[in-house]
Amino acid sequence: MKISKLIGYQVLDSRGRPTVAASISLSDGTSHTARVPSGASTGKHEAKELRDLGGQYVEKFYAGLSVKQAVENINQVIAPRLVEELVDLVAIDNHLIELDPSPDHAKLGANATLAVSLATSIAAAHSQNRSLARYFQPESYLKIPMPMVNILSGGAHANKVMDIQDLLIVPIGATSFTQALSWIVAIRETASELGKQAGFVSNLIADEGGLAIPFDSVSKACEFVISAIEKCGLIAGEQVSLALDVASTQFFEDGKYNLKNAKQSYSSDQFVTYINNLVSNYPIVSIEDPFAEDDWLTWQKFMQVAPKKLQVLGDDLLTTNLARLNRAIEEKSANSILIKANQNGLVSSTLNVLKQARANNFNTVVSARSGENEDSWLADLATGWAAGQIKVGSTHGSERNSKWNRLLELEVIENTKFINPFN
Ligand code: 2PG
Ligand code: MG
Repeated sequence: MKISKLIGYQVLDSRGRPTVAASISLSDGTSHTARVPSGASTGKHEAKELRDLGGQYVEKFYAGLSVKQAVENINQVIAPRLVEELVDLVAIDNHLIELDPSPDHAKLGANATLAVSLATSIAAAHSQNRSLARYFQPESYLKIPMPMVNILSGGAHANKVMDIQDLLIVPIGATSFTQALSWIVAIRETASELGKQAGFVSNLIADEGGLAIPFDSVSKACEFVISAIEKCGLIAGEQVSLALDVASTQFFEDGKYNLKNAKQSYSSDQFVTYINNLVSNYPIVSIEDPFAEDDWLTWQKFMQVAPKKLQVLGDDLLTTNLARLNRAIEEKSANSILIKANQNGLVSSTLNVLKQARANNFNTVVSARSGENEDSWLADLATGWAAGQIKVGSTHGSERNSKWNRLLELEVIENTKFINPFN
């Protein structure tokens, strides 16, 4: 089937900021749309998201965040090249690379290339009469990923009320996704109640739907979430474990890890000890970005002393970038990678990063961004790619729940197995 039309346009994300949408029409008269997400704690090495600030397209009322240039790139540069082409993901991604050979997609904008690449994959799945998950995994059962879900937020997602960005839970004892989600919702709501009882204004919902409660130490935050788990009659560490996204690049200044709420400052070596103490004192199964995006040596040192089973997860460190992943494999800097399509800019090369990670025994966690939208393609990608884990934020906000709901749907309508990478 051929692409008959491609249109880019500006829409809003969950933070009320502009983002790029692309709609592809096919020769059978159907059309297929994708909208791209956007981060707040964005890594320096991510593909380039084009925003209009300082450019000729800037729109007065969007504080410089409009994406008209990226939209124009779709309509004026990409569309003329792709119309009449066969809707084939790898071929279309190759056209996009030819149009913009820069490794970070700086010319067209990664928000433009990803919108087109995603819309292509959705249209291509349709042309084969398959769902997006089944487009990537046509045979056998689908693997439903283990969710990693935000309960408490700080850092760039919640006005820095906590030093670390996210305290999440992983329902390692659940035997189905449906059961996992029911535990998570109970814990999320119980945490909200406990927060109110403790006098916090816990209706302060952070960017990803988690609770923005001002804990001045990570230990207090861990204990709080453990108490919510236990209040639900679940066993912390056996049925539900903790995960942290430290997002430490955000507070790494002049070679020091500065925890402002805790009023502590650590050298890299001291921070290795600090992190190691946290993971030995609490039932933490996964730790994301414990060290800054270019503090490679410290990641390596931590890997040498960290518990073997701990998931050491690179987000800002690896930015879904093959070269950075290869370095981490070589230097043993981490053992797991966060996979975010908009850090990379193309669907097919995002998948290549995931495959390279898996081939080297890295755990793979497909992840949403803090600025999201109603699309649910992420759930299909995580499932079709057999990622093992998925991170979407909390269970509040339809931009989060559209992904959870799609996984619930897949578990009901498809032949599936629920994956537990922590067994
Ligand atoms: C992260 C993501 C999602 P952001 O750091 O992992 O939580 O945040 O999209 O702001 O980079
Ligand atoms: Mg992160």
